[in-house]
Amino acid sequence: MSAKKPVQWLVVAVVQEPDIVQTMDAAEASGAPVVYLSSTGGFLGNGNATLLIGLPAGLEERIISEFHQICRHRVEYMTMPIEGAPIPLPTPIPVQVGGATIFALPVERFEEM
Ligand code: 2BA
Repeated sequence: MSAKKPVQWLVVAVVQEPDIVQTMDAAEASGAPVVYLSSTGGFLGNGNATLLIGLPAGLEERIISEFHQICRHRVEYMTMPIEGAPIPLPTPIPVQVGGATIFALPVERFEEM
């Protein structure tokens, strides 16, 4: 039995709902366990997912470049009232979301019990 490689990077990725399945598949295909946290964007209030992926050194760049290919830019619309309008007519404002928001942190200590 081969020894497991030590986890040295934690990739935290906020991905949009339509990209969740593909990004989780890509992470799992690399042999990395994935934690899925259901999350909500603070600005738009849309549902997204925060993935926590613990990786041995060397795999973080591969995962991030796969996420670059998978995660699409999309335009969402937020409604804002028009200033000075007699009645609150909502004007949809386009907001570009994604691909993904990714943090890569070095792991100081990792334990599985
Ligand atoms: P939301 O906070 O709902 O933001 C959705 C999109 O709205 C953002 O897309 C960005 O294009 C825009 N946006 C956010 N805050 C804004 C502001 N103060 N003014 C103008 N436009 C703003 P992304 O940048 O692709 O971010 C997608 C999601 O990733 C965010 O959803 C949030 O859940 C997360 N995220 C982004 N940056 C983050 C950060 N620095 N720390 C933690 N989470 C972050």
